[in-house]
Amino acid sequence: MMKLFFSGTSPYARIARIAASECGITHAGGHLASAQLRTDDNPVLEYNCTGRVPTLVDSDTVVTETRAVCRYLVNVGNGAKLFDYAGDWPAERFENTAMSFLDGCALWAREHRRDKALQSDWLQGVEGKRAARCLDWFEADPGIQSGNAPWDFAHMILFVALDYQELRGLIADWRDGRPNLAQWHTAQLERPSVVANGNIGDP
Ligand SMILES: N[C@@H](CCC(=O)N[C@@H](CS)C(=O)NCC(=O)O)C(=O)O
Repeated sequence: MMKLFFSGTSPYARIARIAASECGITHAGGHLASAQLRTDDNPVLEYNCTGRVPTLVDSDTVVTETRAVCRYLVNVGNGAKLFDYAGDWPAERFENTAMSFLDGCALWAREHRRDKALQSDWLQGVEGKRAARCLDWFEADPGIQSGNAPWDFAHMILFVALDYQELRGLIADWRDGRPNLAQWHTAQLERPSVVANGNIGDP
């Protein structure tokens, strides 16, 4: 069976876990403790020199990086189309903006969790402003405004990023003034693939 390495709160790996569910793919044996990702005995290092999750191992095939992992899942999956927007540049832009938003939140969260005395106010200020700009941009997106956005890779990133920044307590009032985004986020919480792949603890 396919092995998808993940930690219980990794947002990137959560996107892959949700995508695996949508593609009807079962995987086993890849749940790691978060702390293990940064130690020399990290099992991912056997397959991926970056040691990061998600990393997917399917027999002799190793796939790294969230986007590639999800593309692989789509290729071997049940026909679910999570990337049905190749060449649709507004949709590609949405995906890239969502990933950049998540990258910023991940960096900010890492800083936010350090000892208070070591935290950089400058870095947190830069990431806080970036996040606020991105949230406003998503709020104005036609698909988010209408509630008819497709449930594809791009929107999985946005959903997981919103959930992740909330989990880490980054933007306490992110719903204020962004009713469309807040409503869209709440609606996604009902999806079976989201319910089945929530943030979980260590194994
Ligand atoms: N660019 C990567 C980012 C993945 C990533 O940063 N994963 C984090 C967990 S959220 C990780 O493995 N961190 C371990 C570390 O930084 O050593 C992707 O798209 O998959």
